[in-house]
Amino acid sequence: VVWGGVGVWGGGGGGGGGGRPAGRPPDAWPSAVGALVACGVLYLLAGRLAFRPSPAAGGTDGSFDRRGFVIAATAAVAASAGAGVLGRRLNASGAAEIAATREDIVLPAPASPARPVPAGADLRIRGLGPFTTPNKDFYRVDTALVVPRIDATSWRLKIHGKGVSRPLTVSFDDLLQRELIERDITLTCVSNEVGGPYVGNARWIGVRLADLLREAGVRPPSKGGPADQIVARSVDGMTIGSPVETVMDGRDALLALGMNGEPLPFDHGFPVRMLVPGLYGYVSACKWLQDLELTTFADYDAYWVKRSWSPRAPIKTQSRIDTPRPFASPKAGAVQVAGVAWAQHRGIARVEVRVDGGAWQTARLAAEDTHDTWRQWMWEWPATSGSHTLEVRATDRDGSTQTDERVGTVPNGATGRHSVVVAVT
Ligand SMILES: Nc1nc2c(c(=O)[nH]1)N[C@H]1C(S)=C(S)[C@@H](COP(=O)(O)O)O[C@H]1N2
Ligand SMILES: [Mo]
Repeated sequence: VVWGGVGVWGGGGGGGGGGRPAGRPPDAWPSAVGALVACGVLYLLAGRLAFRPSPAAGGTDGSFDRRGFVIAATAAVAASAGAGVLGRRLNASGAAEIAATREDIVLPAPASPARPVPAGADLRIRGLGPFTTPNKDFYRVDTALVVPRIDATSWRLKIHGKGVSRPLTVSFDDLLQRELIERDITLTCVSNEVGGPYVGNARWIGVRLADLLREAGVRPPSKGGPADQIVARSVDGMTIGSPVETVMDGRDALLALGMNGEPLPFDHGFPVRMLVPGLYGYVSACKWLQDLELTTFADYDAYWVKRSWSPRAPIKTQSRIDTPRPFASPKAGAVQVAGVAWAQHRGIARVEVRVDGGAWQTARLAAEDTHDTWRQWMWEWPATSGSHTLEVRATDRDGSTQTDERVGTVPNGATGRHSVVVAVT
Protein backbone atom coordinates (compact mmCIF):
# COMPACT_ATOMS: atom_id res chain seq x y z
CA VAL A 1 0.00 0.00 0.00
CA VAL A 2 2.73 2.41 0.99
CA TRP A 3 4.77 1.65 -2.12
CA GLY A 4 1.70 2.16 -4.26
CA GLY A 5 1.12 5.47 -2.50
CA VAL A 6 4.62 6.66 -3.25
CA GLY A 7 4.14 5.67 -6.87
CA VAL A 8 0.97 7.68 -7.13
CA TRP A 9 2.55 10.60 -5.33
CA GLY A 10 5.60 10.71 -7.58
CA GLY A 11 3.58 10.01 -10.68
CA GLY A 12 0.93 12.56 -9.81
CA GLY A 13 3.52 15.21 -9.09
CA GLY A 14 5.24 14.41 -12.34
CA GLY A 15 1.93 14.90 -14.07
CA GLY A 16 1.54 18.22 -12.32
CA GLY A 17 4.87 19.55 -13.40
CA GLY A 18 5.56 17.60 -16.51
CA GLY A 19 2.27 16.36 -17.83
CA ARG A 20 0.46 19.63 -17.83
CA PRO A 21 0.63 21.36 -19.98
CA ALA A 22 3.88 19.91 -21.30
CA GLY A 23 5.26 16.45 -20.78
CA ARG A 24 8.80 17.72 -20.35
CA PRO A 25 10.94 15.45 -18.20
CA PRO A 26 12.82 18.27 -16.40
CA ASP A 27 9.61 19.56 -14.89
CA ALA A 28 8.85 16.16 -13.45
CA TRP A 29 12.25 15.82 -11.81
CA PRO A 30 11.50 17.40 -8.45
CA SER A 31 8.65 15.03 -7.73
CA ALA A 32 10.46 12.10 -9.30
CA VAL A 33 13.43 12.83 -7.03
CA GLY A 34 11.03 13.17 -4.10
CA ALA A 35 9.50 9.82 -4.91
CA LEU A 36 12.93 8.20 -5.20
CA VAL A 37 14.01 9.63 -1.85
CA ALA A 38 10.76 8.44 -0.30
CA CYS A 39 11.30 4.98 -1.78
CA GLY A 40 14.83 4.92 -0.39
CA VAL A 41 13.65 5.93 3.07
CA LEU A 42 10.90 3.31 3.00
CA TYR A 43 13.37 0.71 1.83
CA LEU A 44 15.67 1.48 4.73
CA LEU A 45 12.84 1.54 7.23
CA ALA A 46 11.37 -1.65 5.81
CA GLY A 47 14.80 -3.23 6.16
CA ARG A 48 14.88 -2.23 9.83
CA LEU A 49 11.41 -3.54 10.40
CA ALA A 50 11.88 -6.83 8.60
CA PHE A 51 11.76 -9.91 10.74
CA ARG A 52 15.03 -11.72 10.45
CA PRO A 53 16.27 -15.00 11.79
CA SER A 54 18.12 -14.24 14.99
CA PRO A 55 21.68 -15.62 14.72
CA ALA A 56 21.87 -15.92 18.52
CA ALA A 57 18.77 -18.03 18.79
CA GLY A 58 19.62 -19.78 15.58
CA GLY A 59 15.92 -20.10 15.08
CA THR A 60 13.49 -18.79 12.56
CA ASP A 61 11.39 -16.72 14.96
CA GLY A 62 11.86 -13.11 14.07
CA SER A 63 13.47 -10.40 16.10
CA PHE A 64 13.59 -6.89 14.90
CA ASP A 65 16.29 -4.29 15.01
CA ARG A 66 14.47 -1.71 17.11
CA ARG A 67 17.47 0.53 17.66
CA GLY A 68 18.31 0.52 13.96
CA PHE A 69 14.71 1.33 13.18
CA VAL A 70 14.62 4.26 15.61
CA ILE A 71 17.84 5.68 14.19
CA ALA A 72 16.62 5.32 10.63
CA ALA A 73 13.22 6.78 11.44
CA THR A 74 14.81 9.72 13.27
CA ALA A 75 17.07 10.35 10.31
CA ALA A 76 14.09 10.19 7.97
CA VAL A 77 12.17 12.72 10.06
CA ALA A 78 15.20 15.03 10.16
CA ALA A 79 15.68 14.65 6.41
CA SER A 80 12.08 15.44 5.63
CA ALA A 81 12.14 18.45 7.97
CA GLY A 82 15.25 19.59 6.11
CA ALA A 83 13.46 19.05 2.82
CA GLY A 84 10.57 21.12 4.14
CA VAL A 85 12.88 24.01 5.02
CA LEU A 86 14.54 23.69 1.64
CA GLY A 87 11.13 23.64 0.00
CA ARG A 88 10.14 26.86 1.72
CA ARG A 89 13.42 28.46 0.69
CA LEU A 90 12.51 27.51 -2.88
CA ASN A 91 9.38 29.54 -2.49
CA ALA A 92 10.22 32.65 -4.48
CA SER A 93 8.22 34.91 -2.21
CA GLY A 94 10.20 33.77 0.82
CA ALA A 95 6.94 34.26 2.63
CA ALA A 96 6.62 31.06 4.62
CA GLU A 97 6.92 32.90 7.91
CA ILE A 98 4.64 35.73 6.88
CA ALA A 99 1.28 35.29 8.47
CA ALA A 100 -1.43 34.68 5.92
CA THR A 101 -3.31 37.89 5.33
CA ARG A 102 -6.02 36.12 3.46
CA GLU A 103 -8.32 35.53 6.42
CA ASP A 104 -8.61 39.26 7.11
CA ILE A 105 -9.74 40.21 3.65
CA VAL A 106 -13.31 41.28 3.10
CA LEU A 107 -14.17 41.52 -0.57
CA PRO A 108 -16.45 44.49 -1.24
CA ALA A 109 -19.67 43.97 -3.18
CA PRO A 110 -18.97 44.22 -6.90
CA ALA A 111 -20.14 47.34 -8.71
CA SER A 112 -21.10 45.03 -11.54
CA PRO A 113 -22.42 41.75 -10.13
CA ALA A 114 -22.73 38.62 -12.23
CA ARG A 115 -26.32 37.93 -13.10
CA PRO A 116 -27.64 35.01 -11.08
CA VAL A 117 -26.93 31.62 -12.63
CA PRO A 118 -30.18 30.72 -14.45
CA ALA A 119 -32.13 28.05 -12.59
CA GLY A 120 -31.94 25.70 -15.54
CA ALA A 121 -28.15 25.89 -15.91
CA ASP A 122 -27.63 23.08 -13.44
CA LEU A 123 -29.37 19.87 -14.49
CA ARG A 124 -28.60 18.22 -11.14
CA ILE A 125 -28.09 14.82 -12.65
CA ARG A 126 -26.34 12.18 -10.62
CA GLY A 127 -22.81 11.73 -11.92
CA LEU A 128 -22.72 15.23 -13.36
CA GLY A 129 -20.74 17.81 -11.38
CA PRO A 130 -22.36 21.08 -10.30
CA PHE A 131 -22.48 24.02 -12.71
CA THR A 132 -20.25 26.03 -10.36
CA THR A 133 -17.21 24.03 -9.32
CA PRO A 134 -16.51 24.39 -5.59
CA ASN A 135 -13.03 25.73 -4.85
CA LYS A 136 -11.99 22.52 -3.13
CA ASP A 137 -12.79 20.53 -6.28
CA PHE A 138 -11.39 23.00 -8.80
CA TYR A 139 -8.55 21.46 -10.80
CA ARG A 140 -5.09 22.75 -10.12
CA VAL A 141 -2.33 22.92 -12.71
CA ASP A 142 0.95 24.67 -12.03
CA THR A 143 4.66 24.10 -11.73
CA ALA A 144 4.91 25.30 -8.12
CA LEU A 145 6.75 22.86 -5.83
CA VAL A 146 5.57 24.89 -2.90
CA VAL A 147 2.44 27.00 -3.22
CA PRO A 148 3.49 30.65 -2.84
CA ARG A 149 2.05 32.38 0.23
CA ILE A 150 2.09 36.06 -0.43
CA ASP A 151 1.35 38.77 2.08
CA ALA A 152 -1.43 40.75 0.40
CA THR A 153 -0.58 43.88 2.41
CA SER A 154 2.88 44.13 0.88
CA TRP A 155 1.89 42.79 -2.55
CA ARG A 156 2.44 45.12 -5.50
CA LEU A 157 1.78 44.77 -9.21
CA LYS A 158 3.85 46.66 -11.78
CA ILE A 159 2.56 47.45 -15.24
CA HIS A 160 5.30 48.57 -17.60
CA GLY A 161 6.94 48.00 -20.98
CA LYS A 162 6.43 48.92 -24.62
CA GLY A 163 3.86 51.60 -25.21
CA VAL A 164 3.18 52.08 -21.49
CA SER A 165 3.20 55.86 -21.28
CA ARG A 166 2.23 55.91 -17.58
CA PRO A 167 3.78 52.90 -15.79
CA LEU A 168 1.69 51.84 -12.81
CA THR A 169 2.33 50.15 -9.50
CA VAL A 170 -0.80 49.06 -7.66
CA SER A 171 -1.34 47.51 -4.24
CA PHE A 172 -4.01 45.03 -3.23
CA ASP A 173 -5.90 47.85 -1.49
CA ASP A 174 -5.73 49.95 -4.66
CA LEU A 175 -7.45 47.10 -6.48
CA LEU A 176 -10.08 46.67 -3.76
CA GLN A 177 -10.95 50.35 -4.08
CA ARG A 178 -11.51 50.15 -7.80
CA GLU A 179 -14.73 49.20 -9.51
CA LEU A 180 -15.05 45.44 -9.08
CA ILE A 181 -16.80 43.20 -11.53
CA GLU A 182 -18.04 39.69 -10.89
CA ARG A 183 -18.22 37.13 -13.70
CA ASP A 184 -18.72 33.42 -14.24
CA ILE A 185 -15.83 32.07 -16.27
CA THR A 186 -14.93 28.50 -17.18
CA LEU A 187 -11.19 27.86 -17.11
CA THR A 188 -9.58 25.06 -19.10
CA CYS A 189 -6.06 23.68 -19.31
CA VAL A 190 -4.47 23.08 -22.70
CA SER A 191 -3.13 19.80 -21.32
CA ASN A 192 -6.64 18.48 -20.80
CA GLU A 193 -7.03 15.30 -22.85
CA VAL A 194 -10.36 14.72 -24.59
CA GLY A 195 -12.67 13.68 -21.75
CA GLY A 196 -10.19 14.91 -19.14
CA PRO A 197 -10.74 16.67 -15.82
CA TYR A 198 -8.78 19.94 -16.19
CA VAL A 199 -11.74 22.24 -16.66
CA GLY A 200 -13.80 24.05 -14.04
CA ASN A 201 -16.26 26.87 -13.72
CA ALA A 202 -16.20 29.52 -11.01
CA ARG A 203 -17.62 32.91 -10.11
CA TRP A 204 -14.70 35.32 -10.09
CA ILE A 205 -14.48 38.85 -8.74
CA GLY A 206 -11.86 41.32 -9.85
CA VAL A 207 -10.97 44.41 -11.81
CA ARG A 208 -11.09 44.83 -15.55
CA LEU A 209 -7.59 44.42 -16.83
CA ALA A 210 -8.33 46.53 -19.93
CA ASP A 211 -9.23 49.55 -17.72
CA LEU A 212 -5.89 49.36 -15.91
CA LEU A 213 -4.04 49.02 -19.19
CA ARG A 214 -5.81 52.07 -20.61
CA GLU A 215 -4.86 54.05 -17.51
CA ALA A 216 -1.27 53.02 -18.14
CA GLY A 217 -1.59 54.41 -21.65
CA VAL A 218 -1.66 51.06 -23.41
CA ARG A 219 -3.33 50.87 -26.81
CA PRO A 220 -4.07 47.58 -28.55
CA PRO A 221 -2.28 46.92 -31.86
CA SER A 222 -5.48 47.73 -33.79
CA LYS A 223 -5.29 51.26 -32.33
CA GLY A 224 -1.62 51.67 -33.12
CA GLY A 225 -0.13 50.27 -29.91
CA PRO A 226 3.42 48.89 -30.29
CA ALA A 227 2.93 45.89 -27.99
CA ASP A 228 0.96 42.83 -29.07
CA GLN A 229 1.81 40.65 -26.07
CA ILE A 230 1.24 41.16 -22.37
CA VAL A 231 3.53 38.98 -20.30
CA ALA A 232 2.31 38.18 -16.81
CA ARG A 233 5.00 37.12 -14.36
CA SER A 234 4.32 35.36 -11.08
CA VAL A 235 6.34 35.44 -7.87
CA ASP A 236 7.53 31.91 -8.67
CA GLY A 237 8.92 32.94 -12.03
CA MET A 238 6.17 31.58 -14.29
CA THR A 239 5.61 33.71 -17.38
CA ILE A 240 2.33 33.68 -19.29
CA GLY A 241 1.83 35.71 -22.47
CA SER A 242 -1.55 36.86 -23.78
CA PRO A 243 -2.48 38.89 -26.86
CA VAL A 244 -3.08 42.56 -25.96
CA GLU A 245 -5.74 42.72 -28.65
CA THR A 246 -7.74 39.93 -26.99
CA VAL A 247 -7.36 41.35 -23.48
CA MET A 248 -8.66 44.73 -24.70
CA ASP A 249 -11.38 43.56 -27.10
CA GLY A 250 -14.19 44.09 -24.60
CA ARG A 251 -14.32 40.64 -23.04
CA ASP A 252 -14.14 40.34 -19.26
CA ALA A 253 -10.38 39.90 -18.89
CA LEU A 254 -9.79 40.13 -15.15
CA LEU A 255 -7.26 40.63 -12.47
CA ALA A 256 -9.17 38.31 -10.17
CA LEU A 257 -9.12 38.73 -6.39
CA GLY A 258 -11.93 36.39 -5.45
CA MET A 259 -13.25 32.97 -6.40
CA ASN A 260 -16.70 31.69 -5.52
CA GLY A 261 -17.29 34.27 -2.80
CA GLU A 262 -13.94 34.18 -1.03
CA PRO A 263 -10.49 35.61 -1.59
CA LEU A 264 -8.55 33.46 -4.06
CA PRO A 265 -7.39 30.24 -2.41
CA PHE A 266 -3.58 30.04 -2.17
CA ASP A 267 -3.64 27.16 -4.66
CA HIS A 268 -5.46 29.30 -7.18
CA GLY A 269 -3.21 32.34 -7.09
CA PHE A 270 -3.77 34.43 -3.95
CA PRO A 271 -3.79 37.36 -3.80
CA VAL A 272 -4.25 38.15 -7.52
CA ARG A 273 -4.37 36.16 -10.73
CA MET A 274 -5.21 36.91 -14.31
CA LEU A 275 -8.09 35.41 -16.31
CA VAL A 276 -9.02 35.91 -19.95
CA PRO A 277 -12.24 34.18 -21.03
CA GLY A 278 -11.67 32.06 -24.11
CA LEU A 279 -7.94 31.39 -23.72
CA TYR A 280 -6.30 28.32 -22.22
CA GLY A 281 -4.79 28.85 -18.78
CA TYR A 282 -1.16 28.76 -19.90
CA VAL A 283 -1.73 31.84 -22.10
CA SER A 284 -4.06 33.78 -19.81
CA ALA A 285 -4.41 32.77 -16.19
CA CYS A 286 -1.19 33.63 -14.34
CA LYS A 287 -1.50 32.91 -10.62
CA TRP A 288 0.44 34.72 -7.86
CA LEU A 289 0.79 37.59 -10.28
CA GLN A 290 3.36 40.29 -9.64
CA ASP A 291 4.31 41.91 -12.92
CA LEU A 292 2.72 42.77 -16.26
CA GLU A 293 5.07 43.67 -19.08
CA LEU A 294 3.93 44.91 -22.47
CA THR A 295 6.10 43.49 -25.22
CA THR A 296 5.74 41.64 -28.53
CA PHE A 297 5.38 37.99 -29.48
CA ALA A 298 8.40 38.48 -31.73
CA ASP A 299 10.55 39.65 -28.82
CA TYR A 300 9.57 37.28 -26.04
CA ASP A 301 8.58 33.63 -25.59
CA ALA A 302 6.80 32.82 -22.34
CA TYR A 303 7.57 29.72 -20.23
CA TRP A 304 5.50 27.11 -22.10
CA VAL A 305 6.18 28.67 -25.50
CA LYS A 306 9.89 27.98 -24.89
CA ARG A 307 8.79 24.38 -24.32
CA SER A 308 7.12 23.89 -27.70
CA TRP A 309 3.57 25.08 -26.89
CA SER A 310 1.87 27.66 -29.12
CA PRO A 311 2.25 31.37 -28.32
CA ARG A 312 -1.48 31.86 -28.95
CA ALA A 313 -4.08 29.37 -27.83
CA PRO A 314 -7.82 30.04 -27.90
CA ILE A 315 -9.85 27.30 -26.22
CA LYS A 316 -11.15 24.67 -28.63
CA THR A 317 -14.79 23.62 -28.64
CA GLN A 318 -15.07 20.46 -26.57
CA SER A 319 -17.57 18.21 -24.86
CA ARG A 320 -17.40 15.44 -22.29
CA ILE A 321 -19.63 12.59 -21.19
CA ASP A 322 -19.71 12.50 -17.38
CA THR A 323 -22.35 9.85 -16.95
CA PRO A 324 -22.51 6.94 -17.48
CA ARG A 325 -18.89 6.36 -16.52
CA PRO A 326 -16.67 4.21 -18.74
CA PHE A 327 -17.45 0.52 -18.28
CA ALA A 328 -20.55 1.27 -16.23
CA SER A 329 -23.30 -1.33 -16.47
CA PRO A 330 -26.63 0.50 -16.45
CA LYS A 331 -29.89 -1.40 -16.76
CA ALA A 332 -31.60 -1.57 -20.13
CA GLY A 333 -34.28 1.08 -20.55
CA ALA A 334 -34.07 4.85 -20.16
CA VAL A 335 -30.50 5.85 -19.25
CA GLN A 336 -29.53 9.47 -18.66
CA VAL A 337 -26.45 10.36 -20.65
CA ALA A 338 -25.10 13.72 -19.51
CA GLY A 339 -22.04 15.89 -19.46
CA VAL A 340 -20.63 19.33 -20.17
CA ALA A 341 -19.58 21.20 -23.30
CA TRP A 342 -17.50 24.36 -23.59
CA ALA A 343 -16.40 26.88 -26.17
CA GLN A 344 -15.54 29.90 -24.03
CA HIS A 345 -16.37 33.31 -25.44
CA ARG A 346 -18.21 31.75 -28.36
CA GLY A 347 -20.80 29.77 -26.45
CA ILE A 348 -22.33 26.35 -27.07
CA ALA A 349 -25.15 26.14 -29.62
CA ARG A 350 -25.72 22.40 -29.87
CA VAL A 351 -24.64 19.08 -28.41
CA GLU A 352 -25.27 15.75 -30.09
CA VAL A 353 -24.82 12.18 -28.97
CA ARG A 354 -24.71 8.97 -30.92
CA VAL A 355 -24.61 5.30 -30.06
CA ASP A 356 -22.40 2.78 -31.86
CA GLY A 357 -21.69 5.21 -34.70
CA GLY A 358 -25.40 5.62 -35.52
CA ALA A 359 -27.30 8.81 -36.28
CA TRP A 360 -26.52 11.90 -34.19
CA GLN A 361 -29.23 12.67 -31.63
CA THR A 362 -29.71 16.20 -30.34
CA ALA A 363 -29.13 16.48 -26.60
CA ARG A 364 -31.11 18.80 -24.36
CA LEU A 365 -28.98 21.78 -23.38
CA ALA A 366 -29.12 23.27 -19.91
CA ALA A 367 -29.90 27.00 -19.77
CA GLU A 368 -26.96 29.14 -20.87
CA ASP A 369 -25.31 31.24 -18.18
CA THR A 370 -22.93 33.20 -20.42
CA HIS A 371 -20.88 32.40 -23.49
CA ASP A 372 -17.83 32.35 -21.24
CA THR A 373 -19.12 29.37 -19.27
CA TRP A 374 -19.55 25.71 -19.98
CA ARG A 375 -22.96 24.25 -20.56
CA GLN A 376 -24.43 21.04 -19.23
CA TRP A 377 -26.38 18.73 -21.53
CA MET A 378 -28.34 15.52 -21.27
CA TRP A 379 -29.85 12.93 -23.55
CA GLU A 380 -32.17 10.14 -22.55
CA TRP A 381 -30.95 6.93 -24.13
CA PRO A 382 -33.31 4.03 -24.74
CA ALA A 383 -30.58 1.56 -23.90
CA THR A 384 -30.66 -2.05 -25.01
CA SER A 385 -28.58 -4.75 -23.40
CA GLY A 386 -25.09 -5.37 -24.65
CA SER A 387 -21.92 -3.38 -25.08
CA HIS A 388 -22.33 0.10 -26.57
CA THR A 389 -20.19 3.09 -27.41
CA LEU A 390 -21.54 6.54 -26.61
CA GLU A 391 -20.00 9.50 -28.39
CA VAL A 392 -20.56 13.26 -28.04
CA ARG A 393 -19.87 16.35 -30.13
CA ALA A 394 -20.57 20.03 -29.61
CA THR A 395 -21.19 22.92 -31.97
CA ASP A 396 -20.30 26.44 -30.89
CA ARG A 397 -22.19 29.63 -31.62
CA ASP A 398 -19.85 30.40 -34.51
CA GLY A 399 -21.35 27.32 -36.13
CA SER A 400 -18.23 25.16 -35.91
CA THR A 401 -18.75 21.57 -34.92
CA GLN A 402 -16.08 19.85 -32.90
CA THR A 403 -13.79 17.99 -35.23
CA ASP A 404 -13.47 14.21 -35.20
CA GLU A 405 -9.78 14.50 -35.98
CA ARG A 406 -7.78 13.38 -32.99
CA VAL A 407 -4.80 15.50 -32.11
CA GLY A 408 -2.85 15.48 -28.87
CA THR A 409 -2.62 18.32 -26.37
CA VAL A 410 0.69 19.69 -27.76
CA PRO A 411 0.99 22.38 -29.09
CA ASN A 412 -2.40 24.07 -28.57
CA GLY A 413 -5.04 21.69 -27.22
CA ALA A 414 -6.48 18.26 -27.94
CA THR A 415 -9.23 17.64 -30.46
CA GLY A 416 -11.37 14.61 -31.14
CA ARG A 417 -14.56 13.31 -29.60
CA HIS A 418 -15.05 11.87 -26.16
CA SER A 419 -16.54 8.40 -26.17
CA VAL A 420 -17.49 5.99 -23.44
CA VAL A 421 -18.06 2.25 -23.65
CA VAL A 422 -20.74 0.80 -21.39
CA ALA A 423 -22.16 -2.68 -20.86
CA VAL A 424 -25.93 -2.45 -20.55
CA THR A 425 -27.40 -5.34 -18.54
N1 LIG B 1 2.16 31.11 -11.54
C1 LIG B 1 1.58 30.19 -12.31
N2 LIG B 1 0.38 30.47 -12.88
C2 LIG B 1 -0.24 29.54 -13.65
C3 LIG B 1 0.35 28.30 -13.89
C4 LIG B 1 1.62 28.02 -13.29
O1 LIG B 1 2.22 26.95 -13.46
N3 LIG B 1 2.18 28.99 -12.49
N4 LIG B 1 -0.28 27.38 -14.68
C5 LIG B 1 -1.27 27.89 -15.63
C6 LIG B 1 -2.09 26.84 -16.21
S1 LIG B 1 -1.30 25.83 -17.32
C7 LIG B 1 -3.41 26.73 -15.95
S2 LIG B 1 -4.37 25.65 -16.83
C8 LIG B 1 -4.07 27.53 -14.90
C9 LIG B 1 -4.74 26.63 -13.90
O2 LIG B 1 -5.31 27.39 -12.88
P1 LIG B 1 -5.87 26.64 -11.59
O3 LIG B 1 -4.73 25.85 -11.02
O4 LIG B 1 -6.38 27.70 -10.68
O5 LIG B 1 -6.98 25.74 -12.08
O6 LIG B 1 -3.14 28.34 -14.22
C10 LIG B 1 -2.18 28.95 -15.03
N5 LIG B 1 -1.43 29.87 -14.20
MO1 LIG C 1 -2.89 24.71 -18.31
